[in-house]
Amino acid sequence: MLRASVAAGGLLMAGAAKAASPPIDAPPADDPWSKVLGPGVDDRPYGKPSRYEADAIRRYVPWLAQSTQADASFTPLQDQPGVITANGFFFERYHGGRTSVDPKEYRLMIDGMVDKPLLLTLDDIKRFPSVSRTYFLECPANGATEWPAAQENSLQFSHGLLGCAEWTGVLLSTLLNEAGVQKTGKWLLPEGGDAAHMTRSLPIEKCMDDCMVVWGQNGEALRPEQGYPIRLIVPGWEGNVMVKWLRRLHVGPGPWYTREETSEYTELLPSGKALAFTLVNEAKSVITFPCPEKPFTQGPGFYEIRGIAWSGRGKIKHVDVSFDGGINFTRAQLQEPILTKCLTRFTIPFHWDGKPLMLQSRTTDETGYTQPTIAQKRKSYGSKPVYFNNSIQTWQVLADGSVNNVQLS
Ligand SMILES: Nc1nc2c(c(=O)[nH]1)N[C@H]1C(S)=C(S)[C@@H](COP(=O)(O)O)O[C@H]1N2
Ligand SMILES: [Mo]
Repeated sequence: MLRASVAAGGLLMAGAAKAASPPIDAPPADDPWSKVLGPGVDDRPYGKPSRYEADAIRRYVPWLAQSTQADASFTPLQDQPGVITANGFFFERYHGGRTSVDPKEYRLMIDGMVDKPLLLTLDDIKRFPSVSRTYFLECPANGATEWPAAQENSLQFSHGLLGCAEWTGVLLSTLLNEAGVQKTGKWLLPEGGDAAHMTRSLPIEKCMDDCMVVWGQNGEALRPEQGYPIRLIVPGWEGNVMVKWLRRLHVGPGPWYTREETSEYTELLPSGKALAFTLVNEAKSVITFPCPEKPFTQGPGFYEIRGIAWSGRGKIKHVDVSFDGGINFTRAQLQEPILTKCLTRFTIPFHWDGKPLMLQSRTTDETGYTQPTIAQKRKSYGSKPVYFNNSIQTWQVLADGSVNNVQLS
């Protein structure tokens, strides 16, 4: 391993040596910041990023919605080093703005076709046996702008309706078993306490499987942006069903065909019919370095290509990377642990000769499903699709190292 890193170091230096650098015979001169004492531990009771990281922020597209209260901000995936999305980076999707809930006043009602309706305080919920699990959360509109053509020259805007966090809470099945779901109760209607009062229909089998009612996110309380104090996590399914500021779980015969299910979050098929319950995020991957925001800046030589892959149906089996627009593929290395319905990191070492590239990543999940091309997706989804764009992304790398979002026919 040492030998490998020395070899890579050698390659790196070959590129850097072109710039006149002084001979390496002494340590670097003292920097100005090492000549003064820094602030003490009383300076920042809640930490924040370095001021040199000011560019690593959520962003939104001003023309996308009429109001920022019914809009989305995007995760800066280009600045996310691993699989966990920092809470301050996590994309936001609001239908009625961000809600501020007083945890002392908070109540969760479980009613409908149950033996024992429940009205739980936050403390009540936290008394149940709990679990911590890491899952991705992707809005089905992720990549929507890219359906007709390559539009956003940006990883953040083409893929940033995505986040991944360690969630802590109680399994939904624990709460539902406490209430006692009756045989006639086939669906669950979770409802949010925001101005949108968002509701979605969920089949009871999924609710009893791996869904969670969570209060913890990456080592702290859930953020208000993500539904403080309580949200629903529905692993692998479209982000829209993961109701935030959760206030009610109604069990019934369902489904209810809520506003979300009859308008926004449906897919129009070529036949003119719409699918209300396409719920799983199929396997998808993207290269996060290089990307339009993070090009090759140091000329030819060694680079590690890096990316993320995920599937709503389980674990990632493998990721293949192409440098020539999908003609040839090379298997990438997956980083452990490979968790179900969770972002998985992949890397591939690469010696760039300075010639233009067409970079792609293509993942296959444990069910054997392989990520399709945009042309294949268009064929099966008709003329004006909006949701579930899980197609292979192409990054065009030019000789100057810059990177563009392109689509190959
Ligand atoms: N109560 C409520 N829950 C909600 C929403 C909302 O507007 N209100 N937006 C949904 C949508 S469309 C998505 S994609 C996810 C986004 O979760 P995030 O904002 O934590 O990223 O929350 C879902 N849950
Ligand atoms: Mo969404």
